[in-house]
Amino acid sequence: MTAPRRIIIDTDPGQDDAVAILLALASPEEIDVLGITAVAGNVPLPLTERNARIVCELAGRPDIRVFAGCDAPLKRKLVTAEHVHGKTGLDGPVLPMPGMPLQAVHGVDFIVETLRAEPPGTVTLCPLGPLTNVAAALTRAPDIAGRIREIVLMGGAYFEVGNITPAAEFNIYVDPEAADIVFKCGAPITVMPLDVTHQALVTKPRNDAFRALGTPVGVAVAEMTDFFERFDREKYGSAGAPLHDPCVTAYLLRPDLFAGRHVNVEIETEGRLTTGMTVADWWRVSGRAPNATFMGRLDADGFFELLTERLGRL
Ligand SMILES: [Ca+2]
Repeated sequence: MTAPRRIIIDTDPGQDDAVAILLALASPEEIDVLGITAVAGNVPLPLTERNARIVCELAGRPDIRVFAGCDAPLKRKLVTAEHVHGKTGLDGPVLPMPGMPLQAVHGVDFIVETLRAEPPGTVTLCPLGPLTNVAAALTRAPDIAGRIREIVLMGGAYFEVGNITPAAEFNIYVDPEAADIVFKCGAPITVMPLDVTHQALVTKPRNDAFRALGTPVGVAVAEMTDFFERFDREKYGSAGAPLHDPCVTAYLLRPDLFAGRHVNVEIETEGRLTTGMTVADWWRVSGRAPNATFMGRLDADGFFELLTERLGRL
């Protein structure tokens, strides 16, 4: 039995972030959550850090350390997504306000200090929101790039193109300068773009399976996806809500559920129409060096089997 993989979750909860965190906390044999850093994204920072603590308590893990990071993108005004996630970011279930404290240390400092303190190549970063915190850490402490085991992130799109603009996915669009820094940092990067997360659809039978767990976690996840799916049904006419961020934690547990290509991915930061686009060289036509594994396929049934089984452990 190998030691659990040590990770930092960087997040802007967000119902799908919540499910990603729950999946990690439900899997202590494989995943050791060193800490959770909140970033402004789906909703402003005071809500994302609070939501992260709400989710830890829902999982029965008030011992997890939660840090507040950056409250705005590096160079731009914050764009939020209440139209998807509701006013609180976690609309759907009624969950108690958290009793566990927010850590005093800034999230960016926590990322830097952890990567410097732990042996090189042992800490994985799991960004689930705009990449502001990770980019700020890399800018402040360029030495940490070589110490990162892997960055597994949700963001971007290629064949599915954009969800916040015709060309850009939300996380990258909110802070394209940050994404540019991260994609150029040299650490191994695995990307869960909309191409793959739009295959992780919570159909009615899948949502019924969450609810049938009969636990507070199962019911809360069912209620979150009930809320979350209204947006996607209306926008895409899809069969249910895509669980974007849980693809990141599922990948840590079962990489065999995913398939993609190691290609060059560059971020458009100056586009007239395409700012925030992840220009993925899927067909390898640019001659630019590959810097990321860009996922394209998901075994959705296997993903939901894993997710439901693990959530049932909480
Ligand atoms: Ca997110």
